[in-house]
Amino acid sequence: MNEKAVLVGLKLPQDNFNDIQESMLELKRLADTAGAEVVDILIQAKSTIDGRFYIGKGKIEEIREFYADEKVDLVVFNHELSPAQVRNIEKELECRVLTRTELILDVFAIHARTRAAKMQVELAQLKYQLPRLVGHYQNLSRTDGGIGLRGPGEQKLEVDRRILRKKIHFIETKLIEIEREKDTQRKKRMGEFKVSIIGYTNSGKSTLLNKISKSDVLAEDKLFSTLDTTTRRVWLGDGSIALISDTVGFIRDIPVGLIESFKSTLADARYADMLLHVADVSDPALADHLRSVNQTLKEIGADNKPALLCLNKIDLLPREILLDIRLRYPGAIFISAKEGQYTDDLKNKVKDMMKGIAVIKEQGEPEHE
Ligand SMILES: Nc1nc2c(ncn2[C@@H]2O[C@H](COP(=O)(O)OP(=O)(O)OP(=O)(O)O)[C@@H](O)[C@H]2O)c(=O)[nH]1
Ligand SMILES: [Mg+2]
Repeated sequence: MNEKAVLVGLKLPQDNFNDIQESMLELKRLADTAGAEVVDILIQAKSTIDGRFYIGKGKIEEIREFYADEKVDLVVFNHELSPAQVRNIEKELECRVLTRTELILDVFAIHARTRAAKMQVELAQLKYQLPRLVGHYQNLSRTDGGIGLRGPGEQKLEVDRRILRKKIHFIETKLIEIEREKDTQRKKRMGEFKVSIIGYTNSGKSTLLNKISKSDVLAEDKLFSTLDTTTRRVWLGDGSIALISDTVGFIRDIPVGLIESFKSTLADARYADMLLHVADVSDPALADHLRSVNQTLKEIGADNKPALLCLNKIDLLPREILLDIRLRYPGAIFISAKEGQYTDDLKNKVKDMMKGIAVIKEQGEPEHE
């Protein structure tokens, strides 16, 4: 049975309504991916944040009355809440309250497959919980998991801070070991040309890698399907070969702890010779997505790489609209990874860029690591 969820956002005077709407739609996609049934999306416009309930007390009462008969399991806030706010709201509504970050962590927990990914998710969950170790409103604790309670970090709310810190330390040590193994692998690949596919979640990165390498990386219409890095050796033609990697997607307002925990996965981009920045051209929030990705690239120190912007999913847009977007992004290549449209042109373009970058490297330009 899907858990019923109400999504809540706050619009402050300085916020742009369109941005809030996009962000709430994204929250809905995250909730869908986590397996919730979203029954309502509410945005309250208010001049300030309420200290006790984040949104207005009146709005909370409205929600309680409206859902008096139809039981709601979860209320997800599109914001960070203080532990006290979480408790106050849970007490009023008698249902679990989650933040956007917790929902993202839950989606990560569902999709983590390898040992490294699981540990990175657990680390992020533990680090998120540590300063908030007060627990959810106790009458609501479930024993069977549920959204926000799944994954390796579940049920950790009861353990005390000391155990939590010990655990964080243990995982960090293990991750350093994994990082060392990765370093050895990287050294083996030192002479090869490395391309990293990066971009917003669900933009089609895995689909693109599958198409150009004829492989079978999991690609699906969910947020954060990919959490690990997959690398394929791709023949670009004329004897040129590149190692192309597909990795974890980015999202706006990415939780700080998540970048920190996924540092080693995200760092793959830092070791690349060039980046393929994939974005969904059909998404109305395209410009926003590009901005978020560039911001994250900066945060992980990979913003100075040669990059090719790949605007994907052109099959979803009518020609006239595409023409308009083309004018706005003159340096980009327009493709459909799914249909294989212009993916050969993309390979050629990578090959050309590769030649230029190889020349710079030979001339002794300092490595950008
Ligand atoms: N119409 C259309 N759909 C596409 C195209 N490329 C990818 N998709 C779809 O978009 C969805 C996401 O694709 P993925 O390749 O999983 O995207 P991703 O960037 O790897 O996503 P994460 O790993 O979740 O960050 C899937 O349902 C794909 O089938 C395209 O060119 N056209
Ligand atoms: Mg993927």
